Amino acid sequence: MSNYEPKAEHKFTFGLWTVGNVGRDPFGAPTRATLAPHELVYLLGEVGAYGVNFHDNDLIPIDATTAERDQILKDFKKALADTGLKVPMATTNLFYDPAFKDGAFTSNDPRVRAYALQKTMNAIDLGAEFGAEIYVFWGGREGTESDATKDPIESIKRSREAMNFLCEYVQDKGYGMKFALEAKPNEPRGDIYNSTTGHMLAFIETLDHPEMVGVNPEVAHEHMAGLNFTHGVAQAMEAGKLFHIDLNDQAFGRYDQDFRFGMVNLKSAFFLVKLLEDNKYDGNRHYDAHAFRTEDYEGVKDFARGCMRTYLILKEKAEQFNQDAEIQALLAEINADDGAMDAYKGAYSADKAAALKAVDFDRAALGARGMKYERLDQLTVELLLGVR
Ligand code: GCO
Ligand code: MN
Ligand code: MN
Repeated sequence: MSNYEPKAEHKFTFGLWTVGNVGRDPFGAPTRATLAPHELVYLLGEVGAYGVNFHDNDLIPIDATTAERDQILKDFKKALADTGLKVPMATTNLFYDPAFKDGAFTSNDPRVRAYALQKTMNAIDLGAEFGAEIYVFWGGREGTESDATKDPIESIKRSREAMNFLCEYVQDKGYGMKFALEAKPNEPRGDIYNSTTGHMLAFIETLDHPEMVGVNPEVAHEHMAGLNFTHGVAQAMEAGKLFHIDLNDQAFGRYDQDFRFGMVNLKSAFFLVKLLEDNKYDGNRHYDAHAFRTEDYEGVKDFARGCMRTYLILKEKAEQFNQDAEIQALLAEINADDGAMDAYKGAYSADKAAALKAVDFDRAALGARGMKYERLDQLTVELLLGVR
């Protein structure tokens, strides 16, 4: 039994906007005081996080004077040095300011599109100053309420043009950063373009520098779309494109809830952690979530500690699953292969195709086989419930 204490090797990170969330919602005012970025770094240091990520304007307000900017950077750097926290990822806020009400890179206004590029280049510089290796793009406003307003094909082209421009900016500056694109189906727009991780993976292959670009899937976003998050992440991993991950939780069919990791769908959280750990994901485990509006900052710490602790408990459960003799025996039986089909596997050849077409399959026997999946799933549930 481990003590479930977060360590640097786990690469647990939080955004300034996550632990800094003040509990505002569309119906109610903040319930927590605003903390300065450096205060949030100390809070994260106290709970044992490895890193802190930020949007440009989480750190430097959009209208800050040069003197204010200098002071904020000084305080933030000192807090990083005092706590040892890293800044593994940075991103741009392209959604809050009214200028972005119709999108940033896909806005119908060319001035807004150009401003979005300028703001992102400045934000990339800021991220580079702190050593961020991953740069996230979440296009919260890149969408529509009505498709009368924007051409969806033009929007794809505008998104591509922006990504190509920014990839070359990073290369030009020699930053060595990689981009991670984050999909979300809706909220704040009625519909957001490239709405799932799968859409993003397809879009990336159309870019000029696809090797620089991967995805940043988020649990809540795929669950909002009613999808199996683990499958989306698996597809990204298999394609070598899982550059970052946003962990949180979300009841299906609800508004964007950003709950503590593992709070709602424990079983899906388990299969996700198992996938990441079994396949040795070595990127950041970033929590893009926030504490309930009912909490004070002690509750925010409970929230942050809970996110990491649940991950580590599920990691231990995944190891237990991999070592459980009964579960492993069932899996071996389920996946048994007597080699009888070896001649028909692998790459195509005309001879192989002809031979396969001549095989006489016993369809009734194939359909009659009991798969033992009920037993396997029940064992998994019992393992998760702690009775194995
Ligand atoms: C959301 C998104 C954001 C992004 C963040 C980083 O639903 O609001 O998940 O939190 O992850 O902007 O780019
Ligand atoms: Mn989100
Ligand atoms: Mn996110």
